[in-house]
Amino acid sequence: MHTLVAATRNQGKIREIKSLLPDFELLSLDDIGFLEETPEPYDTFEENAHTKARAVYNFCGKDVFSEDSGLCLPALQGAPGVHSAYYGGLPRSDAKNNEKLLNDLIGIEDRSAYYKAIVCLIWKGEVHYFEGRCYGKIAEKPSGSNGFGYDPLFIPDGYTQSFGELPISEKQKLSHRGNAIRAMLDFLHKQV
Ligand code: ITT
Repeated sequence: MHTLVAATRNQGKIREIKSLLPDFELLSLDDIGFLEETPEPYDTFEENAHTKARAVYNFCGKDVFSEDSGLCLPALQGAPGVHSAYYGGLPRSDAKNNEKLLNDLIGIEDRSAYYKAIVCLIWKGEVHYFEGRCYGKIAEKPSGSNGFGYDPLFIPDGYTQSFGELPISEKQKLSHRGNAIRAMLDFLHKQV
């Protein structure tokens, strides 16, 4: 079984990533003893994902991937975007983020949104990127407690329930993260 380091501290992401990559031995940042917080100062998902993966690769030299993701609303010029994790201010909190998003949308008719994920894989020292998206809209109020982050507000296209209400197995089939990780898997299956 090939070993890959998953360079994330987000427990919601870790749960989803584990079930998407059953054929790999996944090591967490704790498993490899990487304790630093990696800054995410950039305006693009690619640069932030690369910074996280690079820091961990420099630390351990193992094959590693990171994922930078966020929710983007055309009516808000792409916000929360790369700032999704701390949109409602610091210390970061999903509840504050969701509240700010709902406030920002008061009086705005277009509630369309998409999640975007960029996976950066450093494989045998070479950098590869994989992208996934998931389109939907923002509900009037939160519902459900599955998933994490903005999931109680995000209703994927073709559904009436939010990701907070849908089973995780359904989210995995549709989600930005699912799509990006499956693209990485296609690549990896050709390598190992
Ligand atoms: P790592 O950097 O350690 O991976 P993070 O939470 O800081 O964890 P990001 O910088 O990529 O990760 O921020 C992603 C944020 O976007 C996340 O905290 C949520 O607010 C939101 N988000 C991304 N994917 C999501 C999903 O599947 N469901 C709900 N919210 C999501």
